[in-house]
Amino acid sequence: MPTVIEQDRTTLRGGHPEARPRISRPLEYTGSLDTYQCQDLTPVIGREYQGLQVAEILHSAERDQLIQDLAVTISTRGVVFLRDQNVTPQQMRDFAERLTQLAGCPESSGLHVHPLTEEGSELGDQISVISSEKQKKGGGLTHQLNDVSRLASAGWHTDISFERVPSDYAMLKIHTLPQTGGDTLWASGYEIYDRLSPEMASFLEGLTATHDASFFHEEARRLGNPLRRSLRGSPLNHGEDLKAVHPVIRTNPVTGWKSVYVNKGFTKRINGVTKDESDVLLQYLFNLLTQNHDAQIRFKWRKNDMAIWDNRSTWHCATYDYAGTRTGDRVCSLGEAPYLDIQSQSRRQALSETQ
Ligand SMILES: O=C(O)CCC(=O)C(=O)O
Ligand SMILES: [Fe+2]
Repeated sequence: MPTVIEQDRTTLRGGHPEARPRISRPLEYTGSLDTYQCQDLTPVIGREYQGLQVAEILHSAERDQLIQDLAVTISTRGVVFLRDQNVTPQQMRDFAERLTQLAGCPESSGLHVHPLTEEGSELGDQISVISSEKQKKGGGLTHQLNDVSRLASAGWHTDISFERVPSDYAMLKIHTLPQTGGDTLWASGYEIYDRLSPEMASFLEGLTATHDASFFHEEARRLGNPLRRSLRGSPLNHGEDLKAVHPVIRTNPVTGWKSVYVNKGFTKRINGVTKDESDVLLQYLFNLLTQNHDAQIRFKWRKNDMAIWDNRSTWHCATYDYAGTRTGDRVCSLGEAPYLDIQSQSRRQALSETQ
């Protein structure tokens, strides 16, 4: 378990005293995963491992070292892909819990319960079923993509950033796939930060943004489920006001690197500037993310493949280009309340110093 060390608060912006990470310096990779074959899928984001089964790691004698090294790898590479996983939803939950704890999540953070999760759902509150059938019933993004926008890029988001304590990691296993289509894309928030001029970066470092998922009220009505108002994985996440204010640039405590943290799905407003200025700034940041395919990875799923990503420093976007059924299980853990350590480095800066 990582040791608890008080952060030097003078360099920190944002955060919440009840939801601080339990690590005060980045975690180091110890090499325990080196026995597995792996391949980096692009220079900046994504790694695929061969032969790694999360269920086996969960029962291994070196479990904690392997899982902590995997956390460091996910946070460094943004997303990892594990092919053909033989794992139950319960094992996914156990793994996600260990992953977030070993990565230093606050004591008060557990697995997220999504506000749209049905009460008494078969797989338990902490598993979200990602389902094309549910999408059709609820409308959701497919509806948005057909009726409101014809841009597939409208779907870029980072999970649950409307919560005061949002997600550190998410795991998704897709077990039912259409014959073709249904790819998912991820993009690197570290890389987008690195594409800002130093002047723009330091301007944005002084700002916060409001993330708002009020549209889930309408979605809950359409699905016919009441919205979950009780605790959603943290004492700070509750009630029906699905809004939070977070720094525009945040530090990932596991790598110590800065990332842009606004997204098309939930971020409505940059605070402290006029609405017009906010619209221009957000549009520019969204353009950097959606128009830089060299900051993205597009993953083609096969049956039972799993992706685990760091929601603090990546965005993702599903592709609704298929007619058949596509279903999977997702677990999402909660990390710290987002903060910016103004002394932290960018990814490129940190990597150039180690070379
Ligand atoms: O269906 C997908 O590919 C991604 C869905 C998603 O956004 C998630 O699991 O958080
Ligand atoms: Fe998502």
